[in-house]
Amino acid sequence: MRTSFAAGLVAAATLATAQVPVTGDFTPDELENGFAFNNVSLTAEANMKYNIGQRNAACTYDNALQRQEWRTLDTATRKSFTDAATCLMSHPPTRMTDAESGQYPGVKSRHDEYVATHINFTLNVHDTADFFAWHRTFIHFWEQDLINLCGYSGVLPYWNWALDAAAPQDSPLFTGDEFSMGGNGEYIADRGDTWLAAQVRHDIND
Ligand SMILES: [Cu+2]
Repeated sequence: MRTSFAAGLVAAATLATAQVPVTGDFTPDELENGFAFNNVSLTAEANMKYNIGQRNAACTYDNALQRQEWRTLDTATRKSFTDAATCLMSHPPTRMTDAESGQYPGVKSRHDEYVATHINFTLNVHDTADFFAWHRTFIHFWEQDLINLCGYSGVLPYWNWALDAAAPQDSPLFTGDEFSMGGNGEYIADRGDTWLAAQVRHDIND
């Protein structure tokens, strides 16, 4: 596969100190060893900076919130994040109309609104081209609610699960203390494995 990123040429000219992305064709080796992928990322970042630079808006590349990996947050921030997420569970719905409440009787909180929205849109926003855009926006609204409705002042954390892939049970996310996302659950003897989310796999010959 030959890939070219002409759009990156425009953006590359705006870079002062950052690494200038390599654009043009990549060899099979470069596709395989991550060089191409890394440069696609650099090109995307350069394009983003270029596009943001064209706007006359308060949101700039430098003042944008940057998400952080969970283990890089100090313990106070971890706790304030889970406190804010929990807070949304007791905050009244903000969008649902009375007419809609009959349709979604399980929605009792702002948190529930997110759950119901995600459930009801799943078939339209998963396995579709707008997957990333929809979820980014969805998470952005949730982040804004954590800040505006529940006083969260940190950034939205993410989990780099690759760091824990070898032993997820040892992840700092799941220590079970108040600075984690929860624990590993209680061991139940003689119970078989639990398998979740049966995924339908579409082979190329299906
Ligand atoms: Cu989803």
